[in-house]
Amino acid sequence: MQNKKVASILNRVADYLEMDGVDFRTKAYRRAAHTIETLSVDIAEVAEQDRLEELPGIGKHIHDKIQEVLDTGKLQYLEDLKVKFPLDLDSLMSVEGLGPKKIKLLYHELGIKNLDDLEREAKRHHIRRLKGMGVKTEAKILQNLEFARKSTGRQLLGDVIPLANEIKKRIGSLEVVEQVEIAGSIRRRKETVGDIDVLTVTNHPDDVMDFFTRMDLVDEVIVKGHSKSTVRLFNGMDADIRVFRGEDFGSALVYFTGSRELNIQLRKIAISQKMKLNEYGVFRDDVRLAGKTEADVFQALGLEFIPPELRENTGEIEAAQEGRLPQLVEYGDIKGDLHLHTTWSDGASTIKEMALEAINKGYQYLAITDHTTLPVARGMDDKRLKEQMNQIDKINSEIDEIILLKGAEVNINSQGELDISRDILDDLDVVIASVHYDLRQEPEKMYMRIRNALENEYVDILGHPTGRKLKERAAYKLDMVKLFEEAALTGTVLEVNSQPKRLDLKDVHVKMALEHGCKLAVNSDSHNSQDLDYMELGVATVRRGWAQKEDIINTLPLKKLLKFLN
Ligand code: DGT
Ligand code: CA
Ligand code: CA
Ligand code: ZN
Repeated sequence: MQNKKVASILNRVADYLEMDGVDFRTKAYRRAAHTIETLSVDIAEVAEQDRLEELPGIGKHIHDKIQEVLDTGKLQYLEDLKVKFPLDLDSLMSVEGLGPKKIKLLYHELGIKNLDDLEREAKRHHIRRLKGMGVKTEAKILQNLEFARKSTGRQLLGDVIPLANEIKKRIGSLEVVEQVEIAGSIRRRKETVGDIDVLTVTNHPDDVMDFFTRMDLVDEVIVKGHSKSTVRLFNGMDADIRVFRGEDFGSALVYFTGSRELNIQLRKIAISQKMKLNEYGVFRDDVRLAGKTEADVFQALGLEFIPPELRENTGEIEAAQEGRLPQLVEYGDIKGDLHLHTTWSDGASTIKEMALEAINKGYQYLAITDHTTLPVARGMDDKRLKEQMNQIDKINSEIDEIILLKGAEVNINSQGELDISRDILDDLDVVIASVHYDLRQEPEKMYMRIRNALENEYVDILGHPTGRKLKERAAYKLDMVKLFEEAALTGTVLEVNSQPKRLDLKDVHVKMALEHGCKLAVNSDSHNSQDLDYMELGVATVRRGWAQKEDIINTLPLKKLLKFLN
């Protein structure tokens, strides 16, 4: 976890240096940050063995900086740079299209330090006059700014889970700690997260508070108490810890898992049955009815157990009262991944490396679906795709533990045509069709474009159906009801893309799609073998959309899957 912290500090230095126009140093810091981000061992251990300079891109200068961060938790050089540029770089950088160079220009020419300044100057049309900006850029900045505002402060679930798990592991390893759980939006697997909520049971709260507030992940202690503390972590996110007695832990978990809206409804249910519900238990006339486990609490309220992913007060409480909660698809139900990229297009791992990792995960099958023609993704044309298909045959004959399916992620052009010829598509097992460019078409045009692809007999799956990227850009304008009707009609599977930024379809769309009778595929869209783990985020998303096993085609065993695709 220190690796992430060190990398984020080096990257931030690079941002400031880029603003300062120091090209050479910037690259050195970025390179070092990248090395550390992708390092599979603990950077603190490497430093201890005095082997930092053996890592690619780490020379004497950066070595010293890393050592300073490891020793003191801070970097004076970065603090000095912050003084030199007194602006809110985090929020400005979160506006799509703004990088260090443009931010510097805006700061120097217009004194823009934060999002409010940016909005004001854009609305006064001052930005369009700057060198390299123009009317279009100004309009885009305004549009993207609104989007950035909504997402500041929240971070991607996929980025936060590893950090939360690390904290859970550390607290859990303390001898004085009897139980520890991560609650809040992380436990509900919400796509973005505001803070990390840790709950524990211990007889030695002060020891736990000492440990928690002194972790090397902590930048600043905000409150330290006997039963609750709050810290700010290195990535800018807050983490709370709360201490409970073992017999209260279930009710504490219900309360702090939330959501707020669910809590309010549960309390109403308790009151309607002359009971009282709070984080310490369920009571009637001061007699304690439940509190030790969540299951007890739900039962005392007359409810089926509600899985955390459903706790948003969108109908799950009524379903739990009537005993008709869905049998959610399980994380272990996934039998294979149907969307990933390899070194044949913009992926970093070979087909074989992907296959080996998938075998590790216990998958039965894996579809190789590299990009076609897209220049930015080094996409394949007909001829290269043919070559790859031969290569896949070859690898299949060498490996027994998994079946590789031949696929492609083809592009839907502005008119809804595909970029690979029909006879080749005919030979593929899995065809994913995706929109990758011309995202700003009028809704009606976008719908016609996608409908064309759905009606194409060779298309099995519509990839990342709305194109949204969390904290980056909104979905393209598209009538989702019409999309779901058409997908159901043509039998085209809709993807739930598990990339942390995408989660597309999102939870509420999953639910709508299922109500329209659509089938879904949960895919990792991996660009290296580690990305296969993202599948978990996609499964969380479909669970939040009430999906059952039979709704997800890649829970099917191979034979049934192939039959379905044919
Ligand atoms: P976040 O952190 O914004 O991603 O979302 P949550 O849901 O984790 O919210 P957070 O951290 O403010 O609080 C954790 C849970 O504690 C929340 O889901 C429900 C419960 N909770 C906190 N404050 C209140 C409150 O004022 N009323 C009720 N009913 N529940 C609350
Ligand atoms: Ca929270
Ligand atoms: Ca909280
Ligand atoms: Zn794609």
